[in-house]
Amino acid sequence: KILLQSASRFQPGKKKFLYGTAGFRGEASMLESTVFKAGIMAALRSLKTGLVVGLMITASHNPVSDNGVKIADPSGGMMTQDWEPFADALALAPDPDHLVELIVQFAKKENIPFGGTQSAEILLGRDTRPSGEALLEAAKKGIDAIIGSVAVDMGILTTPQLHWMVRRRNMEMKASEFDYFALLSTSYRSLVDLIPAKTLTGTSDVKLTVDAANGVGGEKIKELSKLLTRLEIEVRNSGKEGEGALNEKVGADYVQKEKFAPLGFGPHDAGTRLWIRYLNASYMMTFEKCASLDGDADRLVYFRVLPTDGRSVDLVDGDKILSLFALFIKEQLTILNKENENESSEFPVKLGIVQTAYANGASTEYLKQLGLDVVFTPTGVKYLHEKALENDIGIYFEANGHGTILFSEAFMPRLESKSAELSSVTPGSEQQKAVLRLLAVSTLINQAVGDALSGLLLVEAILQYLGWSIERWSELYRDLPSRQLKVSVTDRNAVVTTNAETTVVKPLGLQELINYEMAKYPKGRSFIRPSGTEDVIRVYAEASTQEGADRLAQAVAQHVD
Ligand code: 16G
Ligand code: ZN
Repeated sequence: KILLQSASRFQPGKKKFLYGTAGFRGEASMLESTVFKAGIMAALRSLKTGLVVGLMITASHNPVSDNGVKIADPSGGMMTQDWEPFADALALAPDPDHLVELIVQFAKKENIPFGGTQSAEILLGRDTRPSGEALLEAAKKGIDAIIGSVAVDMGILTTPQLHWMVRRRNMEMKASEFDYFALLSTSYRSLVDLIPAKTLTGTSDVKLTVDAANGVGGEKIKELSKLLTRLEIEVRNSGKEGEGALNEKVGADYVQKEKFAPLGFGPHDAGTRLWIRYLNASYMMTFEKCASLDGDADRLVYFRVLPTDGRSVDLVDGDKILSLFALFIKEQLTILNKENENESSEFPVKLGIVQTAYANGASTEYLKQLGLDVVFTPTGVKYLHEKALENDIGIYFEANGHGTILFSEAFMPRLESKSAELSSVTPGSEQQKAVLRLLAVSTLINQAVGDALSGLLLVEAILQYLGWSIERWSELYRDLPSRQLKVSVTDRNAVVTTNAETTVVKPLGLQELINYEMAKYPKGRSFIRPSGTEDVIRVYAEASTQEGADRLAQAVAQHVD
């Protein structure tokens, strides 16, 4: 009855929303009833699992007029895919009576202890969008409509912070925002303290300029940086009044897709080059290292403003962050397994890499050269995350800068006992340090979901460990030129793909045309896929030259049209 009453207050709008790759998303003013229903979903999910669930109000890198809602499962990851059809059905329910009927049916089918003694707890978070407050209220109403469920408003957060809190709560660990900042900063500190003295570059702080997309990451990274040593962060586009609009020509999505510096950055950020003579060797030093977060701080890319025009950038994308992480982890595993006189036992570790078809071909080649096992999944965090979990240590990244490192539940106790063994057998040994580094990575990196803040600290710690500038990092491999286009279509679901989105199965014959175009260009590779967030078909192409990539993308787009 309560449900019916409150449902009547949230009449569905005309626009139909579906629970896509990243939850429900759209124009904020149309979303109220959908967010109300998401509140119901979250409460049911918590009742069903008996664990804490999260609900986040954000539209990530979309314009400020949009908003969205997504649910974090008890693991801290994305809501289980099994429930997506139910989410869609709720969203499409035409009136309160149908809605209540759907819920009762679903609760029966899923054995949800509805109206019983079981209680549910849902953590709520939102980004800085002005529409967030009202939508959060709608979510609360949805939660309140399910008896036994409690909503806990965690305030304004980055998306990864909320996911982290959910994960930690269910692990029965401290999970406040303060705990988050404390854990990240102490883990970073441990990694920096483990840097071999010979690579430590002087005593001065490392500098980094961060574009926070005028989003929630701006204030959060300022707070975090107060707790850091050896890293000085300047934040631009922090979201303060007068600094510009959320995600407008700023942020990780813009920088990665356009390959231009965000607003607020220019020629003055291209840096100075100095030749320093030291012990008969010449060192080139550059002082320019920039990073961009997206609007809810779950994506991270690095870049360098090029001195040529002060606007173009040398992009260091998710693939290169992945490569840096993979290189570092692999090195620690090699150190750990190196033979030494204090013969500690062999420590086999399954390290696996997960990418999507958007990964630059050069990155995949580089990772394979390192001897790593690389697999592909369709676009969307939930797919990559699931695949990465199949390893002891799994690293996944999308080229757009979303990714993380996962340490499996079975592996963590092994790593901890190895650490205990080494600290008694060979304290202070290189092996012991390698284990301590891996342990610090496991607490620094947000294992619930990709997190720009924790990712950024890991990048900085590794660069210091290696003694690398952003240029040196960028030179790991050279990206193949690529081009992305989108084609508006009436029904994006007319395109069906397989093989991690690299092969079109519907419409028939289209893949043959794409193959024919690809064959025309050296290193030509192209694929199309329906977007999960917009009514478009996306086209990706890469080739040995920019002109080739552009022409290939154009040709393929024409076949789609
Ligand atoms: C969402 C996904 C992201 C994916 C993007 C693709 C999550 C949390 N986010 O932002 O992983 O890269 O969608 O968008 O899953 P598209 O389907 O419109 O190309
Ligand atoms: Zn995002």
